[in-house]
Order: sequence, then C-alpha cells, then structure tokens
Amino acid sequence: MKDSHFSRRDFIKGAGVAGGLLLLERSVSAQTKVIFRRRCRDAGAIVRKNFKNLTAAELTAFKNGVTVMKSRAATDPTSWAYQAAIHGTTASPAQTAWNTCQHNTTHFFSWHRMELCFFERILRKASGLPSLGLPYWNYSESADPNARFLPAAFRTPANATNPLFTTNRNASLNNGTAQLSASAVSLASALPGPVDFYPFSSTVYGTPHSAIHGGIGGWMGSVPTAAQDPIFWLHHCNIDRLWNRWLAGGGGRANPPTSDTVWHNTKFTFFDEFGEQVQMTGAELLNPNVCGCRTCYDEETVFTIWDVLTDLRRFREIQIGLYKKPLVLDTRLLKFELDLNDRAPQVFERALRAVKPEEEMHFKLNFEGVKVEKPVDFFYEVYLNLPDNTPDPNYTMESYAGNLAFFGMDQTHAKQHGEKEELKLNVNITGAVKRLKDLRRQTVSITLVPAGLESREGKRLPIRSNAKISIDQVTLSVDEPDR
Ligand SMILES: [Cu+2]
Repeated sequence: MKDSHFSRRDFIKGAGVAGGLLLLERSVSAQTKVIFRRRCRDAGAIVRKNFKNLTAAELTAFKNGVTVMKSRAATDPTSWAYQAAIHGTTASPAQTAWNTCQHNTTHFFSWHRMELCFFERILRKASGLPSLGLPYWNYSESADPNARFLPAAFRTPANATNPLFTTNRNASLNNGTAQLSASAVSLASALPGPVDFYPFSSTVYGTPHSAIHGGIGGWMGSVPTAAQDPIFWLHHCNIDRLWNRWLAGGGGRANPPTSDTVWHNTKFTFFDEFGEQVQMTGAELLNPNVCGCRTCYDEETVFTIWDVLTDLRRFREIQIGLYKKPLVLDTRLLKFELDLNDRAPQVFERALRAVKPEEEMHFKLNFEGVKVEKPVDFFYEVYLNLPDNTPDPNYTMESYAGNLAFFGMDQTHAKQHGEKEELKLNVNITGAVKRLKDLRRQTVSITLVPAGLESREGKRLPIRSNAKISIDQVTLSVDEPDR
C-alpha cells in the first residue's frame, strides 16, 4: 500500500501496477466471496445509535457482547484479542489479517468501515440482541456539556467487572476529571470540508481522528494497542459517521472515482460472525447490491454513501514555503518562521479569488522526516502568525490552523508495516490561510502549542510525557486544480 499515500502524484503512478496485480487475485477469492454474500441476510436493518441514547437493554447487550468476545481464546477470529490484532498488535507469530489497518493511506475510511462492519456482526451475535448496532461516541456535540467526557459506562465501575473499563488510558480522562480538548473534537476543517475525497480523508485522519487517539492516550495512543480499548470502536464508529455526513453535504462531494483502481479493487481480509474468512474491496463496500455493511446512523434520513465520482480531479502540488532546519518537539510551545518563495503571493491571491468548488485549493503544512520514539499521548495545535506572548492561544482564534497529531507514527508500528521509519505528516491549514489576509509577507510564523486534555472549565491540563519527536523540515504547499 506504499503507493497509496496522500500524494496525488504518487497515487496516479501506483494505480496501474496495483490494479493489474489485483486482477490476477480475483479468481482465487471467488469462493470466500460467495460465502460472504450468503451470510449477510440481516444486513440493512441495523441502526447505529449515539452511545448516550442506548436503552438499558441495549447497553446491557453491548457489554455482554464485549464480555463474551473477551472470554474467547485469542486464536479464535471472533475473539476480542483477534479482532484488536487485525487492527494492530505486537504479538507474534502474526495470524491471518493481523496488523492490516490502513492509516495515512487513501484506504483509511474504507478499511475502517469494513473492520467496523465485521466487528459489529461478531459483537451483535455475541451480545444476543439481533438488532444491536455498534454505538458511536459523538464527542463533537457542542450542545452537550458532557460530550467530551469519556462516557460513564467506560469509567465506572473502575474495575475488572466492567468489560468497558481499562486502566490503559489517560488517568484523568478515566476518572472523569478531564475531558478531550475542544480543538481535538473540532469539525471546523472536516465539515463541510474539502469537496475532494482525498483531502477530506487526510483532514479527518488528523482531526478529529488522531488528535483524539492522542488525547485518550494509553492503548489508544498507539496503533498496535488501540483496538484493545473498547472506546476505540465507538471512536471509529463516529469517524465513519463523519464520512456519511460529509457525503450528505453534497456540492460534488463523492467517493473516489472508479478510475482509482487501487481504492476500488484492493482486497482486505476480515472474519465474519461465523469465524469464516471474508474479503472485501472498496467497490463492494460502495455497491448497494452487495450486502454486508449496510448499516445506517440514527440521524440519517437519506443514504448517499454509494455516490462515486465520475472524473478524477487532478491536482498539482506547488511548494510555496520552507523551513529547512531540524526541529525537536517536546511538551513546550515551539515557534519557527517559514520562508515563502516568490510563487506564494500569486497562490494566495488565487486562493482568495477561488469561489467554485472545482477551483478549491488545499493548503498543507507538511512535516517531513518525522521520527517518533514513543507513542505521543498528546498533540499540537498549529497557529499561523500568532502574535508573541498571546496569553492563552486557543482554537477559537483566527490564527488557529489545525492540529498536528502523531498517532501511527511511532517506530514500532512503522517497522511492522515495513515502511520507512521516517514519515511525513500534513496538516490541512486551508481555513486559516483564507482567514489571514496579511499572508503576503516573506515569512509566515508557525507556533506549535502542546495540547492534551482539559478540565471541566476548559483549562488546559499539564502534559506529562517524555516523548521525543524530531522533524527534518517543514514545507508549506498547496494542492491546486490542474486545469
Ligand atoms: Cu484510529
């Protein structure tokens, strides 16, 4: 999957080769596909509810399902341990489908939707309640003062009798004194968000997705352990819901075009509720005639999830700024200045003029050569041109640009996937660039403000971490429609 990272140029290059390989695999898996189709009779009737709206009977069934799955041997594909290992694990030897999660690739949304769907079927059967859908945690619901607190059922009772509890989380979140930070759950960049699928996917991947992994910390802070925490499944269910909400926003928002053969034809392996191995592609996931993952969310009235783009929108990436010195990040605030090149003024001007969706430009801050030695249980808020000594920088300020989160970047995970240890992260800063009209200077300052959890009053809580993060260089670039 190395070729499917979020660079359009790489992606076009990789598409042909991988597509060809997949054609060869097709006949081999025909049989598993038939089994899969036969066993999804009940799909389509399931509603995924906001966790806080579960009935007492549904909550009991949900907990019962988790308990039953946890009681199964780790070698059983329908066990809690095996399902978590499909996402990631450090256990060896690796079993079928282990460590196959897709992060920072174009399959982020589709792979996790498949993962949730098969997990949900296993959980439902184990729960004994045939109508049970996987609940979601809507931490972004600003009207609810408790939305950013870990739901009580996951915290109390705080002992082994509670299948939803683990000590492997940020302690203050787990004891109910702290909540996720407001910037971590902010949907300002994601919804209505970019019109194009790939920048939307990469934006949500960062915030809220990775920022929340970091905020919860413990198991959730690291890919090989994340899915062991029951809250993982509610978090990803909510991320999945955002995909539907984005599509429902219309205005040309649609899934990747069929010409993206890597996205549509790559097969991923899972296990169904009978412990049978199944495979699924992106094309099958979006095909309304293939059952299996036809769940809907409680807030939905119309299904728009099948929409596929007809044409591939092409972008070219233009670099307009550079900070060419190594950075070392810790739990302190860090400020540095990026030099803008002579292409920058025209680019900013075009961005301010662009009004039609097809003219949309995406500004990205790219952190290149990222090395992370330990999981990072926090993240950084990114500000552009934040005045020095601003007393309490926060996400409501116009210079707030987004979050830099490191979920999936620690070396253990990178090595398991056979990837380079040095990785690239980008932050969508389009909103801030458009707000800041004085960007015609020669430099732009970037301030990274460490962010973790907040008190009930919304005060930042101190971050205790010895995580070490180094970055080789930072660039500012724009993805501009190629006309
Ligand atoms: Cu995740």
